[in-house]
Amino acid sequence: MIDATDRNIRTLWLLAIVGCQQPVQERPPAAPSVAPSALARDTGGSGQGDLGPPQGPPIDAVLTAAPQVPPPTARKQPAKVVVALEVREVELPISEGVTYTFWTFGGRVPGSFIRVRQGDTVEFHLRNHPDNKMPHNIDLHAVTGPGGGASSSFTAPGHQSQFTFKALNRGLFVYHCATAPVGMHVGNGMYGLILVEPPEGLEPVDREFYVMQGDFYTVGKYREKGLQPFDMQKAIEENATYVLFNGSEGALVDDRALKAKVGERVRIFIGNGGPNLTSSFHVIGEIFDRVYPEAGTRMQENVQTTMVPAGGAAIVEFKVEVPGTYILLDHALFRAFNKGALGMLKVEGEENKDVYSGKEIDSSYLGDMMMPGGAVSVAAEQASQGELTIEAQIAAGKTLFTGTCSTCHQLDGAGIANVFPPLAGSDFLNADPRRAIGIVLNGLIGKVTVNGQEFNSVMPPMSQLNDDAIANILTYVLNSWGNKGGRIAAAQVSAVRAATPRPAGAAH
Ligand code: HEC
Ligand SMILES: [Cu+2]
Repeated sequence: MIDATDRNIRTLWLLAIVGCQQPVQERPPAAPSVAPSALARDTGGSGQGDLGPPQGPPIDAVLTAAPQVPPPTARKQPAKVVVALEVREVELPISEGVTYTFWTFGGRVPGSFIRVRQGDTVEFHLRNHPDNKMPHNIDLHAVTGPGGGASSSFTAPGHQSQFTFKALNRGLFVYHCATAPVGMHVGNGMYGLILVEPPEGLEPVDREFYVMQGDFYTVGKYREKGLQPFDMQKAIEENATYVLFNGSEGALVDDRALKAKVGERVRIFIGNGGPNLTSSFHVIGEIFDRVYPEAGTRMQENVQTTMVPAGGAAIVEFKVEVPGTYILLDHALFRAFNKGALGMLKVEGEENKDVYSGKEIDSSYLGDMMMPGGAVSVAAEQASQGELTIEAQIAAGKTLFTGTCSTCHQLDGAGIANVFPPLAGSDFLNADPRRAIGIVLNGLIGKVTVNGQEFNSVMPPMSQLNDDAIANILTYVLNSWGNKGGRIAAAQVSAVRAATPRPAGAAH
């Protein structure tokens, strides 16, 4: 063994010496001397991006709100493109029954999608609406020049500013506000995407969508109702309350889902505004046929999950072969299921049992992310007016029960024999409904007898649910499936929350 190793080492040394002694001219012919310019040409680097002065009359850019994308520029020559973007500070829903004062480029989060062609001269007008409270500016990652436009675009409320740049590099770029405190402006939703098409345009596809992720930091907990202010400490700690696609939980869910037909090719321009978190972007049930990682020029194929950095983007393309609901998510899963980073692509068309034989995605997989009918926000609205009806509580509770409690106790409350006790007609529950508050908050371990049957299992604490949600769920349970009725108020839940300790590891 030692001999063999020794020999190997000596051989390596010999090879190394021989290699060193080889004359320089014996190396392969110097192909690299033509490579750099060829490389620059076919990647469309900035050295190739100046296609001369703009031709024809100036063009007003078509701007779209997500998930819409403007049509291809379909031009053969560079043009002067005028982009007029207005900053608005607006109170909008961030989740059901929860609002947030977003700072926006164009009135929505993410900001308007801008589409130009490589070599275009972009005349940028930034307006800051007179009702706004803050100064703002814009840094476009597509700009070649210090600050990316930020220093030329600082704009006080009621003012506007203008600057011009040539789009030298092709690609998909993030733009964002860069006014101090920058993290706060971005954290309030001040970002969007600008696509700089290659001169020949992008390959045509059947559908193009605009999706942008962002993380949000509110003083209240996830889904705590009412207008929620920004929380600077949570933002500094990168402890996001919400992680969202297109600025609100449910922005891409149910009737707002992305839509396509079997056989179509889909392209998603996926951006990430941050301010803090990197996205692990994934579509459940699809494989990206192509990804342009980091939205660069080089293409990668057959990808499951692609990373989208804060302040970055990617382009993903795939053909949809089978109908059904595909879930878009950040595969950092607590963001998807507990912070909102979840959307849907609904595909219609003929089944193809050769490709996939299975059933539609289980609704309990999505759980309360589906939020049908806005029942939770109706209850929240009533509660904020101090006139919450039991009917609204029951409706909201039904929505919230799905996918939380129903996973174990089943949608009809019947439970599963020997494993999960019934909530339907439960003598244990009806004997002391208030005891159930503590069970939901703190879990239940050990023997319990329900309707004469003994269970000896574990219910995990569900304390990540807020007081309203727990009150509404229990009110729904008490008024369903032959239970005795009654009502639980959010104040009762908060009293139990304050008076009892959470088991180790439970949400507070
Ligand atoms: C992961 C499974 C699971 C989930 C989710 C779950 N439970 Fe339970 N639950 C159990 C188990 C198991 C028991 C019995 C525990 C034992 O044996 O000590 C139980 C017991 C109970 C009981 C007391 C027994 C009875 O049948 O009356 C109530 C009330 C209850 N759960 C309500 C809820 C509510 C409301 C939710 C949703 C907020 C929920 N549970 C979510 C598993 C679960
Ligand atoms: Cu700003």
